[in-house]
Amino acid sequence: MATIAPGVQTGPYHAVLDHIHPEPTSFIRKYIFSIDAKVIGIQYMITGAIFFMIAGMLAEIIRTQLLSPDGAIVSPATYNSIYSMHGSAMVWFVVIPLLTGAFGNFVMPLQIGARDVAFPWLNLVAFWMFPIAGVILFSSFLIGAPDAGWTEYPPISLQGPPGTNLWCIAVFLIGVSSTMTGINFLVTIYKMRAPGMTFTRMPLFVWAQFATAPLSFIATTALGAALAALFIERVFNVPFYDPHRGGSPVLWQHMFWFYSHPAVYIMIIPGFGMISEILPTFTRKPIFGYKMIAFSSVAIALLSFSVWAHHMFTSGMVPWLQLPFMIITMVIAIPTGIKIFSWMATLWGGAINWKTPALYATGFLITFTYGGLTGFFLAAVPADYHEHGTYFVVAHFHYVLYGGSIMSLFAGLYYWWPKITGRMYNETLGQIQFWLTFIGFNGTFTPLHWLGLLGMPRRVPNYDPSWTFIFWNRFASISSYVMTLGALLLVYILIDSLRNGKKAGPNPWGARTLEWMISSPPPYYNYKKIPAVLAAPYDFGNPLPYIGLEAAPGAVEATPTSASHPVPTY
Ligand code: HEM
Ligand SMILES: [Cu+2]
Repeated sequence: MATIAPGVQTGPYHAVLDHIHPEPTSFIRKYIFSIDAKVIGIQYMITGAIFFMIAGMLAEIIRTQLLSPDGAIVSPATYNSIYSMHGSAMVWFVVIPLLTGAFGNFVMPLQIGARDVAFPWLNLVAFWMFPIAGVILFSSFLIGAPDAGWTEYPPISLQGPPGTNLWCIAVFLIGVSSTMTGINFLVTIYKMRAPGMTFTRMPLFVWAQFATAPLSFIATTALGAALAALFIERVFNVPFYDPHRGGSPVLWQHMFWFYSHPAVYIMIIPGFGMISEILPTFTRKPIFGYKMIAFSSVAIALLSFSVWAHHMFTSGMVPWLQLPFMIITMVIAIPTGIKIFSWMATLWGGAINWKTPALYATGFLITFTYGGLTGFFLAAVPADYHEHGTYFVVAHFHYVLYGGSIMSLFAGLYYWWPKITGRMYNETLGQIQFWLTFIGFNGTFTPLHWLGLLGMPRRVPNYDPSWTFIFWNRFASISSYVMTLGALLLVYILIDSLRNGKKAGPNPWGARTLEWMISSPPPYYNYKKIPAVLAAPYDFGNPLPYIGLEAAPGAVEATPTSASHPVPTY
């Protein structure tokens, strides 16, 4: 019979806070059909990692095809399916589930001092939709995978292979899953914060999940409707997008991008939150501009709903309508810039402890800012006319999605790995893995900017056999092999850590947020007693802002509040 561990405080504290569910005893309930957000978070991590490997392999087929101008690794038709599936998988089955489902589930409830999310069963259902939808997506290769890009624009997607129907179902399902998670996280953060944890005392990763949640359940509705219409038109021949029968292909573009632009922020705001956690911990300084960073996440989320048509400047839109979309797109750079300057100010004068999470956080700052700047070039209508549909666009979104999302995911993984597993990883190998990734990544995508400006179109299996195109495509492909070597080394590092890693203890980094106050890994009930929170968590140098906390031995002592850790001031 499942019981509640001795000494764990339950009622009459506060019903919502208790939210305790007895520890499961059977293997199935503990590890397969678990309602524990920590276990569900780890399930998302494993599933997302597997899909990352598959989507990464597809990327390497693309790069190998592009090693030479007349590459014939795959046929043109297969090439179309490969980049379509690579893009679809990376967006919906890797980055979004890892940043929200995986780290959101494991870290967010711990950071707000809760014992779980608001709706554990909904959480279980939302998770299981993920691997099922993934299997449906990849099984489309068996019957002819979609070939009209991850954007699947009609009318070409109306003529697409049968697997396009499975693509519709898979993406629809993952959309439902992410909607459920969004609602779950919003209610959890709103209702289940520890006593005293007011909004301006919440950790910044929690703020990031709070700002992202509404994007997941509002924007996704547009995608769901568009997908349903595409599926119905393909299967039941009811015209929505076919221009010959009164439909409109541009309708798809509006609905697809009304979702997909906010979706790019679902893919980056939680990553921003990770960087905001890591920088103060490794500089031993209070974060610069706590409130501005918190509110800028919300500002970015709100503005993200008003720029979708910047993806459609060349779709025949009336010129006067391009202007507001161009201007608002540029305005989003302001709240993003506030974050970047605040992070740089936090780094400035810090006693930086250059461990792998700090390396990735700083690397992120470089590559994401780079990606953000090229976004500016794309937002300018006249420049976009030239850049649209070229490798400049491919370079831009890989700088924000790999240079931003994936780099922040790696930073978060190295930061919270000791908490998730109770084990340290090999720091030297971690740093080597960072440099392989950082150098490989920049080598893979930097040349694509000028190849695009020179006119190299995206989504083509062959290209102009001139020296410039051959040299830089080869340079990019070989660099991508270095990046893949980095990814394989990461797998080795994590397995090695699970097998031979040093015990981590509760707080190996000397951090101050709540999750570092309990054991690593945390007990299933998270907190024996729910602590009260007196201040925001990043004021290094000040005593920890918690009362009534039953901290794990060594957790508090690890935080720099003593003379041994002088905290630089601004
Ligand atoms: C792992 C390293 C990666 C490499 C080497 C890589 C390489 C590429 C290349 C060369 C293309 C262009 C194909 C073409 O237009 O013909 C592409 C497309 C794309 N990639 Fe990646 N990529 C990688 C990671 C990622 C990540 C992390 C994301 C994140 C979401 C991503 C999202 C996309 C998307 C959305 C497309 C557009 C597909 C389309 O045109 O429909 N990629 N990738
Ligand atoms: Cu956009």
